[in-house]
Amino acid sequence: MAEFRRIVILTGSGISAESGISTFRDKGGIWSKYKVEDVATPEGFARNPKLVLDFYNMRRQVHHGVQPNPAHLALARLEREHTGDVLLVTQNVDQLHEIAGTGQLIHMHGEVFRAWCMACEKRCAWRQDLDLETACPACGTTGAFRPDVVWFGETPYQLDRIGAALLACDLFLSIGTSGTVYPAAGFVKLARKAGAHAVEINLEPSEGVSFFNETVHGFAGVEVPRYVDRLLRGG
Ligand code: BJW
Repeated sequence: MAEFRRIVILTGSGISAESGISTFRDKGGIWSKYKVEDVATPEGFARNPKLVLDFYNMRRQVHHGVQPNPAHLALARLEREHTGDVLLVTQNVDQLHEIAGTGQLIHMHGEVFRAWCMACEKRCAWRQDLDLETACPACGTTGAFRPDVVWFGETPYQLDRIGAALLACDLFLSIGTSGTVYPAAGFVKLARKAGAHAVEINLEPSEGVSFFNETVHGFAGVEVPRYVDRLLRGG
């Protein structure tokens, strides 16, 4: 494993499950309680903004005070101790990777503790509840201030930077994601095209399991530290 110089890691909600944050598609997950088209599309927001703002107010509440688990900490250690490049791309809107100490991090689906104004495009940190009367701190418009998360039909963040990193990487790790949501679900194919070794660490085989060279099925909190140990030992 010592030969890997450029590592790209993709994480999904499964890595935060052991920190107490729900996944989306597991039994009892978020999409078993809410309709995706109502709370995670621009059309849903246009139809019923209060429902969407309340959903994200609830999500923000859940995220207050949660702590990274051994999987987040192991990935931060990998970035610290590996002598090559490590880029972590997360689909998660939580802050657990940065709290764990990861620096090279892209939140491709946005962040629950940020908001943006559709009127003036201002984006900023935001930890409080949002409602229909919340005014944009920059332009003062009400009714246009929304969570800075990426809904279905919207373009994820920093795809150019992610694409370039995938096409240059020699190791791709996919952790805690079902592989059902694009473009993230297609990253493994891009990395393989670049000749990278691709590894899946997930509780169960993902939709794209056949594209990986190596699969580890188990809890992220156990398997990620074990894998990182192996990687750093060069074994
Ligand atoms: C554990 C564990 C433990 C549990 N340890 N593991 C038809 C075909 C193909 C694509 C499309 C199509 N129709 C539409 C599309 C595109 C669409 C899409 O992919 N739809 C599919 C559903 C078909 N995608 C989009 O619209 C995206 N935008 C886009 O494509 O723009 C166009 C474009 C592309 C490229 C270039 C330029 C333009 C946007 C997608 C936005 C997704 N948004 C959400 C909400 C974000 C905000 C929020 O959090 O509320 O993102 S949806 C939700 O799904 C969230 C997640 O990030 C995302 C992925 O979910 P994730 O993380 O994989 O969670 P789960 O629950 O699915 O899986 C968890 C896994 O963990 C499971 O496998 C468990 O087993 C495992 N696990 N505990 C290890 N302890």
